[in-house]
Amino acid sequence: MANTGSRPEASGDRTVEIFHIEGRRSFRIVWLCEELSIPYVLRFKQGDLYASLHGIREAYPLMPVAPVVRYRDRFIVESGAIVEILLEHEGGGRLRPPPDSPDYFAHTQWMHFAEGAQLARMLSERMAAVAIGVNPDAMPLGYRGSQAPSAHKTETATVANLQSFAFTVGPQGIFDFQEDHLRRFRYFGGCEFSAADIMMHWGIRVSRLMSWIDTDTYPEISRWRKLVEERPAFVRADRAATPGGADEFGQPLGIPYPFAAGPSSRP
Ligand SMILES: N[C@@H](CCC(=O)N[C@@H](CS)C(=O)NCC(=O)O)C(=O)O
Repeated sequence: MANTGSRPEASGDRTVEIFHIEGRRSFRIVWLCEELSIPYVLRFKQGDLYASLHGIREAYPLMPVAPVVRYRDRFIVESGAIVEILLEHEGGGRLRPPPDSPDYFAHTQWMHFAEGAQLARMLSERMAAVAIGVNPDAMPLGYRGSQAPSAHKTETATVANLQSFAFTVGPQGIFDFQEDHLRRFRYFGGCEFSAADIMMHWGIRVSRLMSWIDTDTYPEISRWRKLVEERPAFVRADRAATPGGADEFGQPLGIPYPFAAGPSSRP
């Protein structure tokens, strides 16, 4: 696969080889490497999501997802695990508050929340909607949502299926929870920016595409997003990870989305 990363190929044990797809979770690792000045090389085919995925399949056929990294001669998957390993080996105490810090609980919670609840629930709602053949916008907002199940747009046959989602935490509940935290803290990491902010960012950036949640309606999430996207390391990572430019969702410019994109917000 072509190496189209913006950095020259580095050498030595510390280099992280990142198997990447533009607009995908592998961005988190690029951003972390930029924050911590960890040498990295990017493996992907610019402008071709499927060729990039194919390259990952060739490199690591057992679990061909983005990100896969090769670090210290080992392949690693799971962005949260990769972040933890790099913090431990390369962080020197940065971007992770120590256990006795007041920020430790928040940092640890959001490090896990990003994949454990945020994206799992965003994705499951989207996939359920696709599976039962309804517009994702017609899915109930979930237990924490402020509205009753919105069955009005669905056919009778699917309404019963939809009701069960009304008693689970849906994407709106996820975003309400995030907003509540950011009302009290500057960052997901607490008072200071941490790796938890890197983990949480991707799901928020794609929220309108994936779950049709418009974060413009969440003032604190919008405030936080602007703050972290102004970081020089974020800007460098964005340039390296999407060399042809990215839209507001971090998706590479000029490439059609491989899935149906939603409207700007729920009704
Ligand atoms: N929990 C994993 C998720 C990895 C993942 O599913 N990545 C997506 C791209 S964002 C992917 O490779 N999808 C292709 C597939 O699922 O086959 C992580 O955080 O690394």
